[in-house]
Amino acid sequence: ALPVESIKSLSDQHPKPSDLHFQYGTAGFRTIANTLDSVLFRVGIIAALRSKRLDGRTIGVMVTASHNPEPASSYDDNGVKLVDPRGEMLEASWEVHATAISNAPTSDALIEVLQSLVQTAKIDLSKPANVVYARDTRPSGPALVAALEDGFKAMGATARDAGVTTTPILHYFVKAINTKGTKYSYGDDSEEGYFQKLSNAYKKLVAGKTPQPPLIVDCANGVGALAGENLKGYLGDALQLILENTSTTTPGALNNACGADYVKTSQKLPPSLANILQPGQRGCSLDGDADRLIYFYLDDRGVFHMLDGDKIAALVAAFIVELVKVAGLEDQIKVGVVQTAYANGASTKYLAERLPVKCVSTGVKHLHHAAERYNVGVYFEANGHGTVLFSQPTIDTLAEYQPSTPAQSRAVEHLVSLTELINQTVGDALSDMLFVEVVLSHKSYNGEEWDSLYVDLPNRLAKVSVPNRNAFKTEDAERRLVSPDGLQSKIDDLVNRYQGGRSFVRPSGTEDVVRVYAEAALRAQADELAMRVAGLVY
Ligand code: 16G
Ligand code: ZN
Repeated sequence: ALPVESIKSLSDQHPKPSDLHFQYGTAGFRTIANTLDSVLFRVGIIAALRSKRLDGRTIGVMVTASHNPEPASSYDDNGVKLVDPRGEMLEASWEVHATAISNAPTSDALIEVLQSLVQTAKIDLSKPANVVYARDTRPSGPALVAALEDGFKAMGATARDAGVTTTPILHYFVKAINTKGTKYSYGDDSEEGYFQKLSNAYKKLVAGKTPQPPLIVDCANGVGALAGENLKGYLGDALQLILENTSTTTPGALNNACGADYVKTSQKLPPSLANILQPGQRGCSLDGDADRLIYFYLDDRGVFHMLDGDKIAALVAAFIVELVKVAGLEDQIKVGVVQTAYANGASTKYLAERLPVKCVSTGVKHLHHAAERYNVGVYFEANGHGTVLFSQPTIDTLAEYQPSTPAQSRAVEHLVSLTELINQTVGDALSDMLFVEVVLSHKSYNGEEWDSLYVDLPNRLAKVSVPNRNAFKTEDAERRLVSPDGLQSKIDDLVNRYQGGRSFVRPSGTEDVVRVYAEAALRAQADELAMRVAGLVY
């Protein structure tokens, strides 16, 4: 039976604020840190129940607010999300359970919701509960983790503290723990295991190549600085990383005028790198939990150029397609790409000329699931979150394949090393960064040559505050509105007046706003189209 007494007494120490409604969304629970205490306690319980439901397999819990800023005030954000046993996002039906549990107004109401979940989800409470958890560097983290631990305690779960680490490393742990000792072991379930796996694969992939010039890494003053320092040690001379924005203990520094989200949204170099990045040199930015990556460089005239998730997708997808071809596995291994509506039209065109491309709704779970339908599925969001998934049959095919020429044999070895280099559980800035470096070194590309694969269409993103964003409903992977009535045809009329015009409107899943995206052949036109569509929405 449910340990009602221990849940109740601990729940009384983590009361739910009566005036707040919580929602498990695309980023888990995310809101102002000092309102999240009861949520974290309850997430501890949910994780334990989810583990019991899955026969004691280990569930992950990550405490982070990713790229959100951390102002030194009471309004700083934090968040929490659950990771399923294969290292993937929580199953959608449990997002609904998590929302219901987080909103039970009292401890008694909480017990009732939990009892009914145990019934409907057929949870065998006699099964063990295993959890692994971690947090990013936010100052609000320790108190929230303490509340989470009370939730584990209430349920008698066995919980392993992975300390302060990146979101993708936590996902890696979950998969490594759940595959330990099996034929499909994902790696040793330790940080050493993770860094060893990545750095060994990297070294194999660049063996014999001229070492790349040093890479500047903007760590967003977050946990990526700690992981980056570690990675540096494992890479040795194979790749020289110069870590910047590593002030993980300076209040308010996290994601402030630096990091992947800053670079992507402002399309600017972080001011802190102004005297560091030299013309011609490559740099990249991680976000606050190191699951997003954006590259950039300065051209000879010192002008800033950004290489976002779309450019990364173009670079790496074309590379994989080439390797598969050289290996002689074209007929057996189908490579495909998944994007969202935010992908630059020029990237979609470039990719579609080379391989199948699918567009899905925003959010990692949609991209991940669509990518699983290919033998090798590449997915990247324009914001820099993405990875590559190799299906198990494909991994088996690579292992069993008998190449007939040295070139085929090398290509197959590279593909196998890529399956080890790439964190296949979730987007991983450090793993993706090594992947990009591999391709650049194989192609002998500098930033400018990579950038010239295609030319981005000018684009503009705007956000509009509206009385009720839920009034905006979309279809066709969020590219068209079905409500409010008549709005889509007005947008169509506007779009038709702009050369190369494209625009769409969707409600944000993480902020109380509606987002407007527009692109067009010319900068001024993209800006104007975005403004006029925003005018229609308002
Ligand atoms: C979340 C999503 C991210 C998406 C973003 C969109 C995950 C893990 N993260 O951060 O993929 O791009 O939301 O935010 O799914 P929006 O709905 O506010 O535009
Ligand atoms: Zn992130």
